[in-house]
Amino acid sequence: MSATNHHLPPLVFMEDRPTFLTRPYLPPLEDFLPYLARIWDSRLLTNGGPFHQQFEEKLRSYLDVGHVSLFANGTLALMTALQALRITGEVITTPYTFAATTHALLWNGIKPVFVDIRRDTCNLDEELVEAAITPRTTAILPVHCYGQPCAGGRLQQIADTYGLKLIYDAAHAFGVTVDGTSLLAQGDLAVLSFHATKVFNTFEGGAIVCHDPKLKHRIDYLKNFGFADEVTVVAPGINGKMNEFQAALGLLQLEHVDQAIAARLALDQRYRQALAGVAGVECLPVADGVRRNAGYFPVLIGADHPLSRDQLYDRLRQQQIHVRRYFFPLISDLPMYRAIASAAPANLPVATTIARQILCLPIYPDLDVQIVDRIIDIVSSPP
Ligand code: T4K
Repeated sequence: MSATNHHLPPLVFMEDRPTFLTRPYLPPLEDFLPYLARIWDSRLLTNGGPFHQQFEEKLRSYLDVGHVSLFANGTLALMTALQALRITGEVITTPYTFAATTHALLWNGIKPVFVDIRRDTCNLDEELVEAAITPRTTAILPVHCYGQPCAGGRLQQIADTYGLKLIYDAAHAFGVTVDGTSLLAQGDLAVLSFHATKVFNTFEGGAIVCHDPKLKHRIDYLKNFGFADEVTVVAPGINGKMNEFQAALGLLQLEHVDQAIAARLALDQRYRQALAGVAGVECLPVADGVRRNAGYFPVLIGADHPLSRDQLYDRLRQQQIHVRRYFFPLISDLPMYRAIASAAPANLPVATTIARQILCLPIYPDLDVQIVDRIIDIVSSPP
């Protein structure tokens, strides 16, 4: 008997839906069916199967980096990255990020030390890092926010001077290059997310990029409960493995990702041109030599806009445009962090201001330009 349909949720058609911040890119379903058939035939579902091996190598080559370890999601990859380098004590990080960055520290029993961000990139202000170092500091954990590169040279110099590890949360930085070199090659480790909402998705997924084959071995043991072989457990590992469904989808998605990024960049350009000069709307500057991925389209809503940021957020929602305030509230304002001394708003004036001004506008490869133009109209002269 064929599969019954009564378990399927009702279909919601695009025209009845609001415009969301993002809409995951998916390849044509018929192109994915042969991959599924292979999984059904082989019954190899996880634990480093053939698609996993193939995807890991193809991704490494696409990203042009030393080594890649695939993960079930970006958060497990972050938690494992900290374990892999045996990070303890205090870690200097940004308050302007998604909760996963800082939660990964707490899950490892590490104290986050918050340092303010730069207004131009929304990234950790490298010139404030040294003042936050204490004898307990073991690492710096910056985020390439919206895929905008951190000041990698300066951060590496500080890490080298003070003997600290440098781990990048590169969840937003898939495919970004600086002067032709992958941004992911910077630091000791870089962590990616392939969540549905990201530029490159495997439904859920993530990866750690590293440059040292011995470190890759340790990461791979750690994500598989610490098993080095059938009878040898070398560390108290976790289950962080990517499964065959995710890896197969990743392989297929790699064939489409350049096209998807190009479509995003075209919309990014359309927003930028139309919003340049609109009072109270500031786009983040584009740095020289950077191949961006246009994963997000953040704008800052200033005092000279007729509406406050939150009024504009509400106005857009009334028009069925679901924008987001990434990243508001600041992580340092969340209940589990606000008692930390460095979380005080007075220590984080730039991040505090930006969190009140930020609005991320919808951007995804098949977003209709007419909707983009409508969003531009509403933002430029709110109804
Ligand atoms: N580090 C950083 C800097 C991160 O930004 C993230 C994740 C991580 C680490 C952790 O990586 P993962 O463990 O997630 O791999 C979303 C995502 O869940 C999260 O992955 C992402 N950052 C964060 C910035 O955004 P929400 O709670 O805002 O997502 P949600 O469900 O509201 O989705 C946003 C919009 O996307 C919705 O309005 C509709 C659309 N959408 C979403 C999903 C999940 C779809 O159309 N289809 C979907 O399947 O956190």
